[in-house]
Amino acid sequence: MILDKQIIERHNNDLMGQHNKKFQLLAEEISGLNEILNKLQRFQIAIPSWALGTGGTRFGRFSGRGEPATLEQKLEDVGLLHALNGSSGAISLHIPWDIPRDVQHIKQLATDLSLSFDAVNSNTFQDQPQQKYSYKYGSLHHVDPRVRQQAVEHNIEVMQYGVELGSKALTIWLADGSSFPGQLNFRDSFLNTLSSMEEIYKHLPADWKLFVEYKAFEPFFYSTTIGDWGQSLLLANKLGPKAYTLVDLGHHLPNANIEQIVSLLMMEGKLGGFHFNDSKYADDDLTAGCIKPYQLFLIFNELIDGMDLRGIDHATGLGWMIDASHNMKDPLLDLLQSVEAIKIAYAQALLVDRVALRKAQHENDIITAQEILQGAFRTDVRPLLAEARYREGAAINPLQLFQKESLREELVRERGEHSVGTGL
Ligand code: LRH
Ligand code: MN
Ligand code: MN
Repeated sequence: MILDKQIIERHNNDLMGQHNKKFQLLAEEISGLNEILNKLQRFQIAIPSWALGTGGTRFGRFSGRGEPATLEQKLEDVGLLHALNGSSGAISLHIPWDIPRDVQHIKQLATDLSLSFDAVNSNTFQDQPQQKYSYKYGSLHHVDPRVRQQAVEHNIEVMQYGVELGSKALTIWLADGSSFPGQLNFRDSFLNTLSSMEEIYKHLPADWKLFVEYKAFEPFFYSTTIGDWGQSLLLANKLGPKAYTLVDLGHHLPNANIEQIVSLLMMEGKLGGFHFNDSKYADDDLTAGCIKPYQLFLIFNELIDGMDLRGIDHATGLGWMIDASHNMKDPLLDLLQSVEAIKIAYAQALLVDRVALRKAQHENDIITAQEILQGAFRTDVRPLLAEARYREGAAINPLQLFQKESLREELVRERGEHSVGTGL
């Protein structure tokens, strides 16, 4: 389903009076308004294919209605999001969940929907039907070189799909780890992972990046071979200049200071990208900003500080992606909420007076430093986001439009009540 432009125009006309009042009030207080709006218009957050269906827990999965069953339908869902918010112009595929059977057709569909292909993700955390060796005891870190080789070859194949589609990065997340003390030799596991990744890195196209994603625990509960940013950074440094650390917000131990991690990875020029989500307990994959919006803001505050210092373009310098998926809400509405929360944090962080903050830091003026940050955080920037969307030809209020136009019902009419998601 492609959203008719006229529906968006009608929606915008209906809301324009109300929107203008709020926008003008805020606009008066903001210096560099057009530059901020321009940055907001350009900022895109990729949507992972696996977030478009209802997620499950290890206890069960309650299917949603009219979920996308094919890669084409997943692209259409992201196209719909992008038409609504003007900020979701890329999709991230997971292989083999999303193997493109007809590459030309998929590329054409993406072009028609104004979408590009973000990082491709490999999967060595599940066994596939025709697979020779099992990943029960890991993949790239495995004690058996034949298993490692199989996992290396899978990653090379994933890159080949990515090249055909126009992706520019490979994300590797490994479930490799152990659940019991003594099960693994930590050093051997790390070195096996390194040599497997070196093999993959050799096949990385010249203009590609390799993202090394870390995660503290799950599915294993004693050790994870790439368990934290230190292990990821070690690998990225040893692999070379095209390898970077990828930060998934849900992959830390409770209360980790993620903004500090981000700051230092940027200092080292080794921050590659982000997976946004939120959590209360573990890798909960909840809607971005639904639990800890201040943390999200503080992360963006460091990101902007680091990107500006290194002259990195906010929109294109790093890989921005949502990695959230759960059991409760309509996935499309949920994704609209995540994108909104991420852009709110970004816009608020753009408001921080960096010169004044530096001055306060140099004078050990904690009160002023806190006032500067919280002043920005407590600004209601939603009219800025709405204005940026309007200027992009998207909807002033995407959530409202989705609900008012009963877009899910339309999808159900097209696809039927019961369709299949990835179930992760
Ligand atoms: C692992 C993870 C990783 C996977 C995705 C499905 O928890 O965050 O990025 O590829 O979930
Ligand atoms: Mn992730
Ligand atoms: Mn995760």
